[in-house]
Amino acid sequence: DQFFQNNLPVGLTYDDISLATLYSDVLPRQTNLGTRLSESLELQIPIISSDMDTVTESKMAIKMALNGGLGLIHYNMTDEKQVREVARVKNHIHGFIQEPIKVEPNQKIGEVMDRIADRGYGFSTFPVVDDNNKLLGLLPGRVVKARYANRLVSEAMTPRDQVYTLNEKEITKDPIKTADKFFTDHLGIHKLLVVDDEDRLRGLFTLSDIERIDAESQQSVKPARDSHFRLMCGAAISAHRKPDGELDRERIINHVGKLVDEGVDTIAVSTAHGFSKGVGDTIRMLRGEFADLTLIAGNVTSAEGVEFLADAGANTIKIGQGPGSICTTRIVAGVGIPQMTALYCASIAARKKGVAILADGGITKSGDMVKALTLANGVMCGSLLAGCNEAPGQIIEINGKQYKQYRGMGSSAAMKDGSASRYGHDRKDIATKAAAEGIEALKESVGSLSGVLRELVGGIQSGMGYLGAADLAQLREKARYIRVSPAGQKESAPHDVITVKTSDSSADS
Ligand code: RVP
Repeated sequence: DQFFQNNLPVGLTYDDISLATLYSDVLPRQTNLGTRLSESLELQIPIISSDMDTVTESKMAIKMALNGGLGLIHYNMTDEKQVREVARVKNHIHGFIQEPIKVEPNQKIGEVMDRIADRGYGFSTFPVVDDNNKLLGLLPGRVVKARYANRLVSEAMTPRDQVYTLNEKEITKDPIKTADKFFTDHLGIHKLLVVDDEDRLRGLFTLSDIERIDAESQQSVKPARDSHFRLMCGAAISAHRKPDGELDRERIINHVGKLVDEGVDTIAVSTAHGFSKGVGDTIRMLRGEFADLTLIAGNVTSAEGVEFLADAGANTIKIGQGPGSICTTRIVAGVGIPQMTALYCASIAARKKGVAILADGGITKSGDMVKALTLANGVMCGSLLAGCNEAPGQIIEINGKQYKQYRGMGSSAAMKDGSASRYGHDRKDIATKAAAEGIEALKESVGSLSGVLRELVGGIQSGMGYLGAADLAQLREKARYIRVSPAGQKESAPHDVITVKTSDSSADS
């Protein structure tokens, strides 16, 4: 066995092994990269952006989901801001909106505009309802303008008798198809409201969403969507404690409740040490309160850690302690296990418990992803994505080259901004007592996320083609590993030439 020598685990990471080629009748483009993190959370590609303050906010999460993956919004911000960030992703585009954002007749148009700016709505047409949710009219986007800021919604709305509606009973079978037909039959109509027998508002379709869904079904890149056709989005939280050291149950449940109300698809209890009482208690508590919510927990690097979190109620477990490009945990604390070995141990326990695992950190190229996916259900990336336009922060120019900031959540600066609890510290200790476990760095600017993901996905598909794996389950089943010597590692990368061009990457989309 590659992972053991004299009964001692051997610490191997991605570059220490290579995958043996196998008989194949699968072409790269025929492979299916879909993966499942729980019964309700399915992604089109197995790539997740790290919950780090220089990697994932709403802009990154929207693009990740549009490309079929998932973004985990970090928690170095106030709870209120995180809820707003999730709302931005979930409101990005809709199919059938079951709980449309409504306005009241006696509101001023200016108030509606403030709300649009605050929540980042990508639309400006709203149904108008009374206190009992009865439909009064439709506020068209063309009147939601500064010029009319002092006018009342009731003055500007299209009245009820001129608004197109369907009874909810007419859309039960296939809502999207019903709406598609309606918009084809009704030339020039852009909004369709759904009401019940009492004329109470039950939902909303917009033509642009239906058209986008039509267009997507023709494309090769499929977005990751929830059952209401909204983009998928996750949010990370910490096992927050009160000053006396007890878990802050009220804050956690209250905050997660608000994220769930916005439609969050998964909550990640994200810490440096997941095999710990605080994380176990938090997962158990959340499982008790939110029975159907997909819970991600971590990080751990052992079979016992995986079993502990699975027993507490986690659906997916993050594996990785110390592999991150900006992480110094192994140097500072002397702790951690090289990533292939950690994944190997974790995968045995995960299979036993029926949970998914994510390979978190240390991935520097698509080949690492293929190797990780022979054991894990998905990969989590920071460094590969931090240079994208969609990552938070400005492009910095140094000597004519463009960079973006990338920092570890365990760096002193990030811990001061909120992530101290992730490393078991109190925020006020940072300056005096807590040892940093991460660094501040720069990444070269690499253009749009879509271009970067296209390259990475292409690499995963090539790997699967070499192993004759039509999907990720087959990849996990078939993989055979070869240990690579130092000379073999040298041979694996370009060598003994002068590089002129590395690849055709960073083509924008
Ligand atoms: P990488 O993709 O190699 O840059 O690693 C990103 C991962 O590193 C994150 O998803 C997280 O698990 C871990 N991380 C983040 N901050 C730190 C740190 O400061 N030690 N580590």
